[in-house]
Amino acid sequence: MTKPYIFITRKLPDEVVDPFREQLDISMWDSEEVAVDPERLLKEAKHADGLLTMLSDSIDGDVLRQASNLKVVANLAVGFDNIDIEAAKKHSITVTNTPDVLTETTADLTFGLLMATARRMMEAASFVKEGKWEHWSPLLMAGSDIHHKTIGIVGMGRIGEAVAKRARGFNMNVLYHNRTRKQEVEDRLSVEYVNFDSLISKADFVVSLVPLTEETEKLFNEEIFNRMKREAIFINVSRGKVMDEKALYQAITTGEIRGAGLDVFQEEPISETHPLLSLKEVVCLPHIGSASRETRYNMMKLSLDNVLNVLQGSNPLTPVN
Ligand code: 8YV
Repeated sequence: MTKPYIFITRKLPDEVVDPFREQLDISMWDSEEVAVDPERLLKEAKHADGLLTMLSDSIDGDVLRQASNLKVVANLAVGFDNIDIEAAKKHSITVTNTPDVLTETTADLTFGLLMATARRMMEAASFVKEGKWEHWSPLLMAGSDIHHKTIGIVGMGRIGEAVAKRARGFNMNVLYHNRTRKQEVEDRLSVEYVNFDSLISKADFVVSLVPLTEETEKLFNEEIFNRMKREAIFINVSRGKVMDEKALYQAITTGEIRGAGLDVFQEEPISETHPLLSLKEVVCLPHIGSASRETRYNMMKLSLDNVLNVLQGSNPLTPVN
C-alpha cells in the first residue's frame, strides 16, 4: 500500500521526522532558515495529502483551492492567522495547531520580557559589556518595580492564565479583559475582569495575548497608548499586527508611556534600522515565545501526530476547524 505523501515547509530535525517515515512518505524544504519558495509550496500542495507548515508561510485560499488531494494542514504554532480557515473548511481540509504544549514556555518568556523591560536588564547588560560601568550612582539603571503593581492581561486564554499565575506569584494585582468572562479563572487565580478601557487606564503593565483577527488588528493604537498611564509598559507576545508600531514609537518618545517589550512585529523579521530598535526603553526579541528546545520538539511531534491521525482516518489531536 502506498504511504500518504506529506510536505514539510521547513527543514525539521531528522530525529523528530524519521520515526514517522514508516507510515508517511515525507519531503521537506531543505532549509532551516530560508522560508519555502511559494512556487515550490504551491507545487507540493497540489499533490500532497498533508502539509506541515508554520507562520512564515501563507496557506491562502488560492493554494487551498488548487490542493486537490490535501486533507490536512498542520500548523507549527498555536496561532493560525497564516492559513485561510474558511477556504480550508470549504475544501474539507482539516487544520490543526499546537496549543497546550507551548503554554508554559510562552508564559515564561512573557513574564521574562516584562521583567527585562521593567528592570532595564538588556540596557544594563549592554552597559556592562561595553565597559561603561565605572562607578555606582543612586539611580544607575533604576527601573520600575514589578511586585504589587497592576498587570492587565488582554486575552485570557491558556497563555493568559499561565501569565496570571506567574503574576500572582509576584504579588501583582491582576486585571484581565477577554471576549468572554471566565468566572472560574477569577475564583481560582484571584484575578479581576474589567472592560478594555478600564484595563488600559489602570494597568502598569498592559500585556497583549490576543489572536490576530479583524477586531484586534491595530487594537493598540495612538488613542489607546495615550490613555495608558505615563508609567505604563506595553508587552506584546501575540501578533505584531495588533499594535500600531508608529503610534507606539510616538507614545514612548513623547512620554505617553514608559516603554515596551516586544516579541512580535507588524512585519517579521525586522531590520536593524527599525525605529523601535533605537529606543532604549524598548526590548525587542525575534518572536521566540515558544522557543525552548523542549517545547519546539513537542510542537513538531504534535504537528506530525496530527497529520498522521488525519491521514489514517482518525481524529486529529488538536483541530482548529
Ligand atoms: C510560533 C507563535 O509557534 O504559536 C504561535 O502562534 O506565535 C509561535 O510560538 C512560532 O513562531 C513558530 O511558527
